[in-house]
Formats: sequence, C-alpha cells, structure tokens
Amino acid sequence: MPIVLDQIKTLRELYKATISRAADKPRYPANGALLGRVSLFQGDITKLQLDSIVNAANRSLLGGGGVDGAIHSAAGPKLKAECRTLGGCDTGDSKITKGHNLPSQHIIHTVGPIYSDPDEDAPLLASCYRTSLELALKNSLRHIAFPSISTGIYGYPIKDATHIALNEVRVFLDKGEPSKLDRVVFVVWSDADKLVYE
Ligand code: AR6
Repeated sequence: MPIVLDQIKTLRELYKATISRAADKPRYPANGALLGRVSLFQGDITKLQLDSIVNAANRSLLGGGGVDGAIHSAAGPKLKAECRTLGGCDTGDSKITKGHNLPSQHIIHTVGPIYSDPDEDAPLLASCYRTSLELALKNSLRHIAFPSISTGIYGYPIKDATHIALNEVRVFLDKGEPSKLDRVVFVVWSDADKLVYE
C-alpha cells in the first residue's frame, strides 16, 4: 500500500507527539511557519505517493544500486527508456521524469558528488538540493521527498551532508517564493541517519 501525504508526519506533529524533539541549540533560527511544511520519514522512498521523489542517481541516469536501483525496479522499464532520452546529467544538476509504476507522479533525478574533497564536493551537493527544488517549483509540484543524497555508495559523511541538505531547503523555503511546494520530506533509511537528521 502506498503511503499518502496525510500519513507522513510534519515536524509540528512529530514534536507535539514527542516522537522527535527540537534541538537544544538549533543551528537555524526557529521559524514556526515551516514546521507544517517539513517532514522526517524513515522508510522506503519508493512507497511514497507524492508529487515527486528525488533519486540519488549517477551521471548516466540509467540506474544503479542503492536508492537508484530501488526506484528503477519499482518504476519499471519505461523509466529507463525515458531516462535514455535525457542524455545523462552533470554532477550537481537534476532532471525530471514521470514516475511510471511508482505511486509518486514524478522523479527528480539528481547526481551527487562522489566524496573526496569537501571544498569541492559541498557546493555540488548543495546544488543537488537547490536544482531539485527549482525543478519542483518550475513544474508546480506540491511535494518533494529527498533521500540522503551521496551518503551511501558515494561516501559523503552523513553529518556534513545533512547540514547541507537542511540548509539548502531552509534557504529555499525562507525565500518565500510564490510556490505550491507545501511539503518537503527528508527520507532516511537507517536508525543512525534518523538520529543525525533529528
Ligand atoms: N529509500 C530511501 N532511502 C534509501 C533507499 C530507499 N529505498 N535505499 C537506500 N537508501 P545511495 P549515493 C538510502 O547509495 O550515495 C547508485 O548506484 C541509503 O541508505 O543510494 O548518492 C547510483 O546509481 C543512503 O542513506 O546513493 C550512483 O552510482 C541514501 O539512500 C550511486 O549509487 C543514498 O545512498 C549514488 O550514491
């Protein structure tokens, strides 16, 4: 059964139910208006029924392991056929396809950096989040779910990557552009990653 938006708790709901707790010393100043627009969800991103989910792809866009493999196998072979028409994607950039057999309508494929040098890789990882959000805006999408880009096979340290993810989303939402984007979901797979995001 797909997981629909109402089943994905917002930060406000997580705090109210004391499932999560706000940080004692938050790095970002509190903004109550955003608590209902951001979620933290632990589980399989391919099960979510949203306007869009993000894929941590590679530059070929033709599939791979990790979340990319899970998305391609759940979306079916027509996804690969559509990806073939896109001519690949640069690191730090993003491209959109239909969701095919996924419950979500669209997939935003982004290519994270293979971790080696934080000075070079941090702006590229930030760009993955920014270009994905821009594509969501451009396509009038109401929701977007991000996996933890680059932190699996591509080896980006989870704590540094998480701050980049949160910062880019915060900056984007703070800009307050007239956007239909009313839910950003951070999807974590492991308990350890969930703790970092919390
Ligand atoms: N749902 C949510 N998160 C998941 C899922 C899932 N079904 N499966 C894995 N994760 P990774 P990367 C988490 O390795 O580091 C591929 O071969 C996982 O635990 O999927 O950007 C591509 O083709 C981790 O937290 O992506 C590229 O070659 C996060 O997703 C390369 O891997 C990202 O891990 C990209 O590597």
